[in-house]
Amino acid sequence: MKALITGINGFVGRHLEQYLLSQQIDVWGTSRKVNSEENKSNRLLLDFTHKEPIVQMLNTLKPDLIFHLAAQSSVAKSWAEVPGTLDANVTKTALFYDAIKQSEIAGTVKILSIGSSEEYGIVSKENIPISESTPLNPANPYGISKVSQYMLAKFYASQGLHIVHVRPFNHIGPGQSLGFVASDFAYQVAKIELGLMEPILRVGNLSAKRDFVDVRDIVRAYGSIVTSGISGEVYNICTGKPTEISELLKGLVSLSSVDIEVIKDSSLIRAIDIPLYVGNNHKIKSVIKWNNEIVIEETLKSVLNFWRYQVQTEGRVV
Ligand code: A2R
Ligand code: GDD
Repeated sequence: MKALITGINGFVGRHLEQYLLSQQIDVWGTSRKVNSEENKSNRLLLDFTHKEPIVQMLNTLKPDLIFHLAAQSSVAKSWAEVPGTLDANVTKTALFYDAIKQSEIAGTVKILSIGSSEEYGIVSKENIPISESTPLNPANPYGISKVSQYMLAKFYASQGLHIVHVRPFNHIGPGQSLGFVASDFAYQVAKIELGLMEPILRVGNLSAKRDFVDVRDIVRAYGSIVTSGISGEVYNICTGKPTEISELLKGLVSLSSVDIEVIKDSSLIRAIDIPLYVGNNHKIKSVIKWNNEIVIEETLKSVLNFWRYQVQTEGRVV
């Protein structure tokens, strides 16, 4: 079995690669910059700008599975980069699916399309916890791009490609870049511990609640639903339990022995921030054997340890 991961060098891509390799799957991945320092022979240089090189690559590689992860993945960034977000997530996805449709693997390959809980956007109380039939009402450019990706998945599925769409809720874990809440907080704690920063932790909105899933649990779900899911269908990936951002902060700070003052930074507050995301995971659980196994305390420990290591070894700066 051979898998192709687009955006393999991203946060989720690296975890998915490890998981698929552990399942004895041959893994290949695309990136816009192939870094020879990493010495990884399974990386393919690919930008989603021209169809022909993609068709050629697919005809040569002939993957059985495709995980289409490449995207502009930040909600916060999407406010400032609306055309760029739509280009990365929608236009390039359409080009990619067109290339797959034109390739020799069109009739056999199974594709996973990565959406987001942000597709639901502003949700009325009676629709909590959010199931797949909850109306889509995105409230930011990222959410709009992911709804469009869902529409594309359905369209190309109707054209004969096998595409399953997933809506993962907030995934966190070691390796996530700055700009996402757990990394932003853990990075500051790690720097304060080393005395590289004054003991003041800057935060945005602490009252939002999110359904956090460890990335290692998410990639297990991806590995199963890509083959077991029905083409054209959509599946939530979530725990069903909300955590307030203030709790996540408390959890991270409690893992450290240093005294930390927390202050609100108005530049981190978004124009619209959905107050509560919590999902219903019955549909995916009716199709695959999956449970979130890693508790949030464990996840936070590994996120903080990741940033402690980064700060110590690379002396990263904010
Ligand atoms: O090409 P690289 O190696 O820089 O990979 C980035 C790729 N990417 C893009 N590829 C083509 N055109 C673009 N305009 C573009 N922008 C980014 O996608 C990047 O490493 C990768 C995504 O990695 P992360 O930003 O770390 O996202 P993460 O958390 O791994 O998310 C994976 C998927 C995305 O579809 C998210 O929207 C969803 O899960 O949450
Ligand atoms: N990033 C960030 N940094 N967020 C903060 C901070 C901070 O310092 N302080 C508070 N927050 C709040 C945000 O306002 C938001 O309510 C919540 O923490 C989570 O923010 P992010 O971690 O940036 O994630 P997101 O919810 O916007 O998007 C993530 O989850 C989606 C699924 O729901 C991303 O991983 C998306 O790619 C993913 O689709």
